[in-house]
Amino acid sequence: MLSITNPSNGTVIAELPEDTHETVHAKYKGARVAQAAWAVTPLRRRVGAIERFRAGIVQHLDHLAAVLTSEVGKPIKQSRNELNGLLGRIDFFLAETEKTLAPREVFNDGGMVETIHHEPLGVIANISAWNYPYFVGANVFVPALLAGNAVLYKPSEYATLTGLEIGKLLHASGIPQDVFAVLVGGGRVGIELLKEPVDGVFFTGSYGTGKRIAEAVAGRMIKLQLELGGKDPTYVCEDVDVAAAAASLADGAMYNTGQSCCSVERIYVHERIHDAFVDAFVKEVQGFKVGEPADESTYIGPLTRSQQVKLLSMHVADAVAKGAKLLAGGRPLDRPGGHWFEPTVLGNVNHDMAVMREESFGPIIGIQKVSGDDEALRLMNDTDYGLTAGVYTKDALRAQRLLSRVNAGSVYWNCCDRVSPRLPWSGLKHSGVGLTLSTFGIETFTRPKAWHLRSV
Ligand code: TXE
Repeated sequence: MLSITNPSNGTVIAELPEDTHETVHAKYKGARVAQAAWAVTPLRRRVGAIERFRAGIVQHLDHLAAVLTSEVGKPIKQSRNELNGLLGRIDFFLAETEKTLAPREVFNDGGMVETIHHEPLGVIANISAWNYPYFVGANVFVPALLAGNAVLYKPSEYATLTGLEIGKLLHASGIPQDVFAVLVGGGRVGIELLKEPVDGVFFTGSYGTGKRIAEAVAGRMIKLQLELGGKDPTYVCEDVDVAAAAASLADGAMYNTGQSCCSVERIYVHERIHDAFVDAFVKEVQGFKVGEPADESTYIGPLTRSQQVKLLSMHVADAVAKGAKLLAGGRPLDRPGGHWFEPTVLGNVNHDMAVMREESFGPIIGIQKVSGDDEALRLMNDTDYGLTAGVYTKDALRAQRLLSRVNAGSVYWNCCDRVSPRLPWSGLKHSGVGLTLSTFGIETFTRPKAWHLRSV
């Protein structure tokens, strides 16, 4: 049985039977059969089902937000934000799929006609994460379903109730039971799913697990996409409005209790404004309300996973032992049964410290003084990851120059911790392989078929 607990106080909120080798195989077989019919269902009908899914999200938004908050500990306002943000993503896919996947004539000399058609991959495995289960899940299953694929969806074991709510809504909207099947369980069920002869694997999660998944499917000629972690840096130039930059970056570092793959995880500040920026940043963080996630006024809730508390304590101890200054927080919060950590700011950090190298995935940030652009750029690129990176400055050319030389899938000027459905979401190195979102993130669930037509 899978125990679902509330990370705020450790109470068990549900006990669910986990999928087994047999049930995973049965769901695969059902998906394989159902996908053939789904692929030839007119696109208009597939679009209609996703439109009804969107309407269901709107209709049940408060209930869905409450379920999400209860099992991952996301502050209730942020749960509603995620669900409202999902609507814009669905709208993008609804607006763009038909023209992105329409057959295209690319050559015609009267004798030879060349066209490109998009065909669905077939049955895909989607193994997902818990920190933004609606965003991270829908980035895959909405375009995949619209393109005519069947989806075997395994939500994270930390967001299973949400995964089941998604399945219920999709089925009520007209997506056939076998075309979208939810698998319940943790890594072991993920491993069982990868044994099935699927046509594509789309994973979101940590680098370590992504590497294991890549090894598990090695040698199989199928599409593999890995959306992994990040250690996202931001450089603050000396010409900024210090208070505004500090407020923006404190939010970028601590929103969703810092559990966002694209949250700001490292900040480099020009020496001329470093002390003023650190003061403003610490003031912002000390103003964040830590509290029960179901409370409307809460900004920082519990960590979703208990093991993160130990990791954050290790990051603080390691940094302080190597000369960092603890400017705010730094300790677990003692709330019975829950996994809580104080919003933490470390100053005088350097790249010998784990907190500047390893993904913290919590409400903690290191701030390092730099002498100027060259040092900032060197430090920003000194990482195993490459998800996002940002620069705060009034000077557009300076931002352009820096961001064109930083190694990341997404770059930000005077903003951070932001994902747009119109832009490809991708990472380099340990941040992953492949992409979701944008029209590329629709095509990725299809394979192009090239037609060479000679009329005789
Ligand atoms: O990951 P895990 P989590 C990253 C984020 C952080 C991590 C947190 O940076 O590092 O995800 O998510 C299943 N074979 N991103 O803790 O543990 C497991 O059951 C098959 C980046 O969930 O890697 C879960 O469903 N499956 C992202 C899923 O893998 C296995 C945005 C992820 O688990 C498995 C969000 C195995 N051997 C989070 N072991 C981005 N870049 O957009 C576990 N699983």
